[in-house]
Amino acid sequence: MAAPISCVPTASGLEGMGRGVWLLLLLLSWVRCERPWDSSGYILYCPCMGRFGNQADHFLGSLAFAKMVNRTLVVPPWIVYNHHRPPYTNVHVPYEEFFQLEPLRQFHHVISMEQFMEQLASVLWPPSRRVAYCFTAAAQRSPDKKSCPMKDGNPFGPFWDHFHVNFIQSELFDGITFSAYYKDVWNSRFPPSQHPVIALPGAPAQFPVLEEHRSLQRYVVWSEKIVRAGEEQIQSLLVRPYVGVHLRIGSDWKNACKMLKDGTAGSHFMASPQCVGYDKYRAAPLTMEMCLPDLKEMRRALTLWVERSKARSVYIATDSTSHTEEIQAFLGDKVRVVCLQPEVAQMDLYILGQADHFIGNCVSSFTAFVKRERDVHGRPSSFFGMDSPGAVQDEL
Ligand SMILES: Nc1nc2c(ncn2[C@@H]2O[C@H](COP(=O)(O)OP(=O)(O)OP(=O)(O)O)[C@@H](O)[C@H]2O)c(=O)[nH]1
Ligand SMILES: *[C@@H]1O[C@H](CO)[C@@H](O)[C@H](O)[C@H]1NC(C)=O
Repeated sequence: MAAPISCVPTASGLEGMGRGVWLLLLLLSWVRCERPWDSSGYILYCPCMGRFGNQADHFLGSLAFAKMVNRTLVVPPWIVYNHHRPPYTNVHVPYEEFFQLEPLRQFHHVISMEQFMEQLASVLWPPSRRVAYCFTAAAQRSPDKKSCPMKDGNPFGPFWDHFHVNFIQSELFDGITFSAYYKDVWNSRFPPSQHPVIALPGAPAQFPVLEEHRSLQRYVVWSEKIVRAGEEQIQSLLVRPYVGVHLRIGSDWKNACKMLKDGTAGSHFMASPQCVGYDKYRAAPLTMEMCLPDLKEMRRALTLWVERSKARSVYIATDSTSHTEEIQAFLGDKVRVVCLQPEVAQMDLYILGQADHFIGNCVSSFTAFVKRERDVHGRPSSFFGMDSPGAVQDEL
């Protein structure tokens, strides 16, 4: 989709052009584009940590950071690791494939990375100005100890290569974090006039997402394409009311949950603040049932919530075996138990989000995405091993 006139006249086009023509072009570009370029600057990052759930947590934090420093957020694609099926490599899925860009703008200025590279980069961020920004500690890992490790390894290299980006120079920082406390420091250390584009090796955010940023989920709105496909599946597979369940029980997860047995994990373990509470000192204990529900816990929780929500069907999303037969057996044949195992994980997320009740895995950020979306829309959720997470938090 090459626009006939780009949002910024290219540098080469300016030379040898009459002033009148140039002004006309500039005027046209203003008319054509809502915002030609943002003089407050841009933030770019690679969603280089974890899979979808992790990337989504980081996205909300990055959105908050961009707003804090008042720079336009360049929204990166999702990195999908298709290593077990074609194309057997990382796929960079534009944000808009799954979600809409427009609702984000109710919160803050954004542009997709694809659009940024296509329309703005040639003038605002030409190859000769591509500076990398990172913590001094991160640069310590590079051979000369002065360069940001922007493209070292996977997914870092493939991500920037996807956009044909190389970095010519590094700008190191230290003694600051991405938290609100350093708001003014960021702007005085890197004024947009001298640092129009800040490109980072990772998200300017924490994992898991901070409690105060959870509600930003409201601006993450599914694309029409996903809504259409998701509604079609719900119509054809499920009868309402239905209970959605996230079974995170694959082998990598089993290994992770072993840390709970060892007692090395503590009660804050990956996404667990979403159910045990964010305050470390008052957090509810994190149990093995929460991390890795066995069939007995599945039976307990499902029987309870199918009855409470008078469900007529159950939707199972899983990273592993679905246990459809066992679950069907203990729920009886008045309830239809369905598992889709879709190729695109977002289909599971959509269907779980729309359920009449959702039972998730407290430790999983994949669950966390669903839980936040449901919270925003006032839909009820619980977790394995914790039936009323809200009540626990209220008691504290
Ligand atoms: N389709 C589908 N995929 C799932 C499901 N559960 C996990 N996965 C896959 O496994 C990935 C898990 O990584 P994340 O999304 O980051 O979530 P997480 O559960 O916190 O896991 P880790 O990041 O591995 O600790 C997901 O992105 C999916 O690709 C599921 O119910 N359905
Ligand atoms: C934030 O950025 C926008 C867009 O560049 C600008 O119009 C606005 O004045 C900036 N706000 C502050 C407080 O600097």
